[in-house]
Amino acid sequence: MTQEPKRYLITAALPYANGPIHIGHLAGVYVPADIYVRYLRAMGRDVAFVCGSDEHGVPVTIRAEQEGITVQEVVDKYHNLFKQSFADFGISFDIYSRTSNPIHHETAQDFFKNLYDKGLFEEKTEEQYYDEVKGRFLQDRYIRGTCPNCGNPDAQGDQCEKCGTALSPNELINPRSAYSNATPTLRPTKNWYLPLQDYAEWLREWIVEGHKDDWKTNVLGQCKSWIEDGLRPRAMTRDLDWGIDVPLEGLAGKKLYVWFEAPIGYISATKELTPDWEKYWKSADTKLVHFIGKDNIVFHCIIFPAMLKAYGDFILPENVPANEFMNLEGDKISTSRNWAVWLHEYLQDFPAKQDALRYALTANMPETKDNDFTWADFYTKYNSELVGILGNFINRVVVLTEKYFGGITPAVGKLQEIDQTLITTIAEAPEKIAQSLEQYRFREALAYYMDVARAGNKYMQDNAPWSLHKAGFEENKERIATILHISLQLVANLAVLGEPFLPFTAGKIRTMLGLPTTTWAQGGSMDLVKEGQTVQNTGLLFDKIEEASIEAQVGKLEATKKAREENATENKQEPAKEEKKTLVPLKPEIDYTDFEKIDIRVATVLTAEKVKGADKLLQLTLDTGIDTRTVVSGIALQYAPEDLVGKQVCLLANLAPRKLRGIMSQGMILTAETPEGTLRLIAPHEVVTNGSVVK
Ligand code: B3M
Ligand code: ZN
Repeated sequence: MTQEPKRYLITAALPYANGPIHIGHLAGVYVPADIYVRYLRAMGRDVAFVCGSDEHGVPVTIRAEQEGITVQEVVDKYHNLFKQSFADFGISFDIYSRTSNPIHHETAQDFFKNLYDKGLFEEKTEEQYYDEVKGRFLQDRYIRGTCPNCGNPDAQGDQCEKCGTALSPNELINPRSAYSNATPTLRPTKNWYLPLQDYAEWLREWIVEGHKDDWKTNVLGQCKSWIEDGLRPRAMTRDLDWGIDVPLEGLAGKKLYVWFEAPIGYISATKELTPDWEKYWKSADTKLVHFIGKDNIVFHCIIFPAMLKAYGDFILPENVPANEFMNLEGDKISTSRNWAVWLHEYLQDFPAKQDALRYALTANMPETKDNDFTWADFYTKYNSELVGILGNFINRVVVLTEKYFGGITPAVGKLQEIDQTLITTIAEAPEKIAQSLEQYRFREALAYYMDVARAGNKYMQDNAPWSLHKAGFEENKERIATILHISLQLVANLAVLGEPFLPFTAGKIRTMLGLPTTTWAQGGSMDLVKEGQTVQNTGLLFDKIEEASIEAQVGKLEATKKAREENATENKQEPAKEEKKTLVPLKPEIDYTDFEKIDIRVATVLTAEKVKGADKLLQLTLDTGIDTRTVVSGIALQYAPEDLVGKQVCLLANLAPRKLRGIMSQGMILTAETPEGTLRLIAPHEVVTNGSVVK
């Protein structure tokens, strides 16, 4: 879409109502979506921002069993908690619905019926795994087993989380029930399948051709590999007792597959929001954007679009800017292992500090790779950036205006070059920030925003109105007035441009300056605060966070870790099947002379491509500083070729060449293999000359 869309429909993934919301959810989905929406609204665009709780599917039923309450109680509990948490953090949905609403059941059933009546499902009776102990059929994450691709002993029936391969239950080696651990039996059951292969060519054209330039590489990469692997029919019904009934006669006990109906939840929520919902879903001048985490890519980019296409007359997403994951203190966030920062707990520990968290999560947003949230980083960012840059500048301006002019905005006098430079910086900021936001580059947008505050600090420092005041207020009054007048305009601009990122702070600044609301178009203006307007000193924008409260958070996590370790030792006799992360034992001692034989060099990746017919292999060309050479590396499951070009790697350069899949590999790229079996590239911290020796 080259023309500006008439309206926007922005969706954020419907969280499973099976556990509270944590910072990973916020960083991956809800904060970026909210920033984008707040920006669009400030631009005066017509936006519908929809979300709701995903109350079906297996995760909620498992949670009910764990908590010993009914499934209904589980979904009610988490739905209410989510709603509260989102509201508390200023995630400004136009509607936060839930998939248990009757309107959603009707909408989802109508959708199924439409496809069914058109004969678009394949009806198949197949033998499926059945848990005799629990009396249930086993699908998706209910059936576990060893991944045929990577050997992960805990792969799910629909996907191996470790290597990302899409699976069907019958591909699992040594299948077992996730409910009871029992070895399942096979029983015939009838289900309705969406023949995804029929949409493969269309999907390829739409995504791989049509969106190759505007979708994120991580998203394109996953879509391509699904399409290249060959799409297969996917069952859209399930044998379950919790969910939406399949709308066909005589089918008690069959429900709609949760990934069939949950995305339809976006439609139901829009219907609930406005009777005029069709203009958001069926009109080509609406831009639909799905904000999701990377584990939801296939459902939003392949399956749901195929469904929409099959139904007809719905628009398709213009973009699906999925994020990678946010880890916590170096470890994957996990509800079951209680390794998370829960939103409701955060606000108890840091009351009214929503923006502090929004800031830290945006500055570190996992846009192109997994990132890590640490309390130390949170603390530093708060102190040196929010307090040190933004808060410091604004407080200074407000305090000086109060001190020198009784809190009344002074007049602007003759401008000097230094003023003009700042005015230009301010004038250019809205467009610069907007461009990053339009491209879903939220970290960059926030960095540009902070640059504006930085420019303000520098302006203050360079002009030092306090020195002028000391030298004589009367003779310097006009200059001091000008400096503060310009600074106040900058403060106002920080409210305008900060609204998407730091809505609570922007609101406080507006109160200080007596600006009721702002629009993006006001950004860049030097006339936001009028001469004579009262400026209220309402106190520090960011008050101190005590070091002790950070230590308390770290302590909390350490306690969790300790409890986990103690548990592990207690259960040692019975090794945990779930998660066995053993480190490789140390090898026997060597001499330095042994080590000296190894020649490791830093090299830059010039080209990278997948090796045909080998899932795990990439063929790379490297500039080693000494020569240009080809190396085959088994990192294809972890790295997309396009992400590697231009990156530096470490190369074992004097390893004897060997042929891999017919390609002569001249050396080996170094990686760290985590206990979970994931490979991470090793690279120098800073860019160094190619050919530099690693020792
Ligand atoms: N509930 C998965 C999740 O919470 C799923 C998203 C549905 S979006 C339609 O990650
Ligand atoms: Zn695997």
